[in-house]
Amino acid sequence: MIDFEKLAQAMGELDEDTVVETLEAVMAEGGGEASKAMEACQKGMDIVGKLFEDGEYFVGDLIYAGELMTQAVEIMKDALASGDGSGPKTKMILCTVKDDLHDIGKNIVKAMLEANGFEVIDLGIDVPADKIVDTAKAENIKIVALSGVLTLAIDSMKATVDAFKAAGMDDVKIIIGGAPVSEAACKVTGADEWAHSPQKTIQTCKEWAAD
Ligand code: B12
Repeated sequence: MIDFEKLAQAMGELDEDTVVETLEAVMAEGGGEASKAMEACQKGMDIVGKLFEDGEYFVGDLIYAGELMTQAVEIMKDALASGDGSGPKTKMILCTVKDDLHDIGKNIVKAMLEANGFEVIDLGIDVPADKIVDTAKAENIKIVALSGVLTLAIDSMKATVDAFKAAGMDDVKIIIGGAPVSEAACKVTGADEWAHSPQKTIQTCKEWAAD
């Protein structure tokens, strides 16, 4: 029996041994509970964020938390990205928006999109709107996914949607995701869709690819 509450706590306490042992146990059992384990790890990251806000953790702890989360994703990636790869093979863009350097969530979304047959052009982190527009133009991309974890990422997402409008590229569909994204943020930015879970992203992109 995997104790997911203990896993979340261990992640929050940056207890690498317990996190790694627990995730290896999840994989040894076939990886069926990898999504649940990922949710627990994210809960642990919320604990880290809270301790940082309270002044108990410092930037060094955030960096270590980022490394531990990357290690967690690495251990579980085969089980998380368990699509059948038979998707529509549509090319799309994914990146973290300008001024935001967080990429762990983006990388999870990327792995899952690729496992579902998408060809993902990953522009990386801190990507300005004009670079995204230029790439979409050059590669004839019709689907763009924007990631952001900072509150100010919403401004960069809006700037990106505005840049597509200004370029007259209204046929490009844009989905936004990441912790601060919500229905309200979606309205503010003018994006076509929003999601927290990679599963909803895949479903939406598949629908758009079929249009
Ligand atoms: C690790 C971490 C870092 C690492 C990042 C390492 C890396 N390679 O990404 C480092 C140390 C670099 C970092 C830096 C900073 N951080 Co930081 N960080 C975190 C932390 C602890 C975890 C983030 C994370 O990886 N979560 C796990 C992933 C898996 O979750 P996720 O990104 O949300 O992704 C999931 C979903 O959102 C979704 N998703 C993600 N992207 C997309 C995209 C699409 C299209 C879709 C549909 C879905 C989707 O799918 C993912 C899987 O389910 C958070 C706390 C928290 N609760 O998240 C703070 C946090 C985000 N950081 C914060 C801050 C303040 C900072 C710094 C300003 C600190 C500083 N003083 O320097 C800098 C900012 C640097 C910058 N300009 O970006 C604040 C942000 C506050 C705010 N509201 O704006 C947080 C919330 C901590 C806090 N509570 O104060 N950070």
